[in-house]
Amino acid sequence: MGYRIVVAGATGNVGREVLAILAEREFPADEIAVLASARSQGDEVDYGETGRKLKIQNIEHFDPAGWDMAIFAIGSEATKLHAPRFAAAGCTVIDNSSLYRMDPDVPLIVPEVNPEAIDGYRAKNIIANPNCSTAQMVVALKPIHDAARITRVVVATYQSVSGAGKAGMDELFEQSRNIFVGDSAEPKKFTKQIAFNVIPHIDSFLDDGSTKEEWKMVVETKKILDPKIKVIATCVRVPVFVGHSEAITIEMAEELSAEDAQKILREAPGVMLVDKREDGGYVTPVEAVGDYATYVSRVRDDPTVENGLALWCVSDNLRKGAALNAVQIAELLGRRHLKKAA
Ligand code: 2RA
Repeated sequence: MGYRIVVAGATGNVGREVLAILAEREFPADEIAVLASARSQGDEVDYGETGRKLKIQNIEHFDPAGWDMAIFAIGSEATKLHAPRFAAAGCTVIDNSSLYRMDPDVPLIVPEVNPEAIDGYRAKNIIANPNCSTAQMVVALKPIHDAARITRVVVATYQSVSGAGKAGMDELFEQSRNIFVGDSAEPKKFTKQIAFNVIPHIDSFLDDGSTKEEWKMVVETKKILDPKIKVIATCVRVPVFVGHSEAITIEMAEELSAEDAQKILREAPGVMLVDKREDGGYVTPVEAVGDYATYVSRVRDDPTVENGLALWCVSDNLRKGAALNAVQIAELLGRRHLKKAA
């Protein structure tokens, strides 16, 4: 027997990736419901590359009673409207929005990092998925933290436009084309031109001069990995369609050489170490797209601090950063709490 699983937000970038990954991983689903807003009702979406089509239902009219779990990729406003009623009906919500991430009664889960934290999900019957830029970073940091206790992290991100949804991808494409043909490159989705440019601003500004995206990386890393770790982030939008990259420098309580860090990372869950000190001996976003892995390259000692390391981290932000992590949470929930008779 399998699960009755719902995918809400089935027409968006993340929702489509969730369906693709459920199919790729042959998630044990007896039934799959795909939900979106009224305007998509009746449309069909692919269940990955299985050839199977799923007909979209209007989330407003959907009754979650009797369904085991629902992966939400519908944004905070719609999640606020629908997650409580799904949870109250006994359908566990795995939410991609930022709405519940810092709720003390909602576990924030990266299965390779803090799987045991999922055991607290019954408090609200909701489980939160972290921000994409946080997810890949904590996968890379976890093995190093276990070995040498990280005390401080400084990270600069190079975030692809797909993090801003289809509109972000469309803007990069159209702006790049328009610049070539001499047409307007007037920004619409982003605050400034993104084509052939970088923008040090993601989400809204906070009073201390950081952005909400940077705040997410700080507080989510503390909740998932260790509240004592000091984190500062600079989150930058770059003209890449899919794949977030991060330049990370780490200070540790104990010594750990780059060589020993490489050995540990090579064996770490969810990590793919690609690290040769030669042309091409590192990963770039175009190579990470479509993969499950959190890639780590350029591991080296940081001689400017005591017990310092520097590294480069790349992952598909629609997969490990969102859809894959959500599906892995669904698998973890099934294994630990919703066992089905064979
Ligand atoms: C972004 N992490 O990249 C945010 C939300 N997906 O825009």
